[in-house]
Amino acid sequence: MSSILFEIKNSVAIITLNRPEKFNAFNREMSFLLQKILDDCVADKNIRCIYITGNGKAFSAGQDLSELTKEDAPGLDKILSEHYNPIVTRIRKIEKPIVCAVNGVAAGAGANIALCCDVVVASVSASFIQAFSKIGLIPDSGGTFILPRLIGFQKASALMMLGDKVSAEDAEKMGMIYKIFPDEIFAEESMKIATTLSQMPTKGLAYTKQALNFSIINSLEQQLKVEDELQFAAGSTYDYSEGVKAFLEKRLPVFKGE
Ligand code: LHQ
Repeated sequence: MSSILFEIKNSVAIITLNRPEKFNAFNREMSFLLQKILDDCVADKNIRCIYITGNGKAFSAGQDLSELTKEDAPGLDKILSEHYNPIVTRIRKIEKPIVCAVNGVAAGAGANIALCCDVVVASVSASFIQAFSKIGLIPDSGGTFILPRLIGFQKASALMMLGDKVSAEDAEKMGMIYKIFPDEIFAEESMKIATTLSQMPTKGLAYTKQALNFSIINSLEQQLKVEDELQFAAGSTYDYSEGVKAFLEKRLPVFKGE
């Protein structure tokens, strides 16, 4: 059985982390497979949204700790530079919206990979744990970058040091994630978000994502320049003309992602 399941439904690429007996913890093979699948999603023009979730009780418990003690175990530097950093970089760079549907506990790198996605939703019974401090590590997979920006420096600092389990409800309240859904309707509702995004102006969404990436480090002046450039690019797309035309003709737009 593959460590990640992959299917495409209505222009949505569905990526399911699939090591349920290990709470979908990442080993080397699974980390490389996720990178390859993300690359395939970039290459396939028919894919206009990516949806990442987990199989079973957990979203992902982060690094597979049992892999670390094996004789041929990769060192921590290799794990970051070859496993997690390339995943996080891809997620932020991919010019398509990425929905992360957190179906259960998300711990360590599992939490931080989830949090760097574009739209993060969770089932009510899910939770988020910066588990690193409990094993003497520092938060990685972009956690020290994104978490303070999502919830503020103090809350991020406390959660990273204490390693507290944050319920999905609290994560939503503190702005760590976008929304929560009751468990019974979570799969359906989270997929609705992905389907909606897959029918929207893909390039416009990609430019929005780029602008947000820049906004994290830019001054207002620099950011206004970024908006100028990206708005010009968005205004040159087919979907922009279709959006305006459809509005004036009082009909629903049909976007092509071009
Ligand atoms: C696991 C794991 C796991 C293997 C649950 N590995 N089996 C970067 C740089 C380099 C090296 C290190 O890592 C990193 C990035 C990181 O991600 S560091 C953080 C690594 N993750 C953790 O420290 C989390 C460890 N797991 C937990 O704290 C708990 O399992 C959580 C809170 C996720 C879930 O707790 P429970 O609901 O009580 O479930 P459980 O502990 O009973 O786990 C269920 C099964 O999954 C169990 O297997 P078993 O055969 O006993 O039923 C666990 O051994 C296995 N599992 N996490 N990371």
